[in-house]
Amino acid sequence: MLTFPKDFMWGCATASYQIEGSPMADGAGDSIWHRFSHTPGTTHNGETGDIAHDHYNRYLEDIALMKDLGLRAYRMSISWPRIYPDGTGRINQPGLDFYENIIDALLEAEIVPFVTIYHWDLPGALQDRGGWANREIVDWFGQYAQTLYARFGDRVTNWITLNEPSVVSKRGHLDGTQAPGLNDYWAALRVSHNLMMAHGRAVQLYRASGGDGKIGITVNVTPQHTASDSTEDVAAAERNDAFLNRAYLDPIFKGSYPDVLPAWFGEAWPNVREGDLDDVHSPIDFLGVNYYTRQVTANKRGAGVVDAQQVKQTGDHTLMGWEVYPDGLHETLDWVRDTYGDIPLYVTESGSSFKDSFDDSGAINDNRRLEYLQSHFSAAHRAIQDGVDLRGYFVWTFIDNFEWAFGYSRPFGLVHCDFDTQKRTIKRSGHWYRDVIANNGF
Ligand code: IFM
Repeated sequence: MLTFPKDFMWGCATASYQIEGSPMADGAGDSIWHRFSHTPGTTHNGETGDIAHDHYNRYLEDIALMKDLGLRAYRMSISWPRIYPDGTGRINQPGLDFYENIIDALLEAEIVPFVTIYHWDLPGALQDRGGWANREIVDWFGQYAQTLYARFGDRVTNWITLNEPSVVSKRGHLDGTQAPGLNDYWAALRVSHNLMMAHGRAVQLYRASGGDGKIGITVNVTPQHTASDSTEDVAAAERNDAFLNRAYLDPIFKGSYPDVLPAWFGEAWPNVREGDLDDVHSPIDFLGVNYYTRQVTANKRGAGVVDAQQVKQTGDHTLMGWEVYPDGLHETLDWVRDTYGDIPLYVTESGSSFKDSFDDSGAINDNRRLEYLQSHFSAAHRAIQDGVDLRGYFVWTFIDNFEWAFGYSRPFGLVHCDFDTQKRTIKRSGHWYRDVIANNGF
């Protein structure tokens, strides 16, 4: 029996555009994801978040299901264009009301809300003004965050500024596989810095608001292993580590960028102004770590922007093509503590996509997903035994949803959704998770 610390926050995570549907309802503006998914050729089968699992209309049913699973916490995100249809300026009250209803229903169900302020659905109107590549976004984001603190600060005590800034930069602006779909090397590097600045601003504004809750950020950490002991491969893995992981964690915790990055990118590296890094370095209360897999990296000229190539490993992989590697979670949690200090940590996402099917009795026996969870919970437990201050674990994800460019082809949920009927069915992994929560271990 592995027992977790008392009051461990067992939860699930989701994101607004992936679950809500009705993206333009009640005065909302369009988001970059609405635009992107409606652009032919961008998503699997042209799928969009127009309906998703209709959480917009069925949130009460979903929260009842969360209560049934025994969740202690729920990580959700707020859609910026529901609050600011034009990105800045005019506030759309029905947007705030929608999230207030969700937050109140969660509290009523005794589920602690963890609110992510930005999980990728930027107002389209801001993209028209340069989006994340425009440094003015630091002010825009600050205004939006302040509005949320003012309305929900009395009830929400756990805030996450951004979800996975590296993905916003890399997928959204470098390889263009996600919204806004740009291939702009120079912009991508500026986007990274502006994201960090916006994060720092939101933290400072939260302190200034007098909020007595906690605020942090969620960073996806992918440990880098080397394909061989050669000096070249070791250097490639270090570069990739700096580019994907430390480009975000170092400025937050150390107030500096890894030296290897400006050296590598040269003139393309953004102009970091005096004082910028002090702002980014504003103290946070916790770090959210998203962990899915590791990478085994080799040096290869022209592979990505840092000459780093992934070497596929034998062994189990999920539908995303990601290696199942639970030890990487243990390693990551220990590494974060050893490198950045003993800050409270949450696993704010971890989970797996596998094909699901109903058996004759109408059940989904998703044993591979269950095993994935079990092995990763064990890895997290090992980190706790090492003294890591891990406070909670949010499974990705509550219910099958819109997996970005993969549309609905990558189910990650503990709950299955029939997208024709909107019927929800708890999978075997969900039933198992309910027992884990009830026993605070397994
Ligand atoms: O679905 C995403 C989520 O939005 C961010 N983290 C990774 C998940 C799985 O790809």
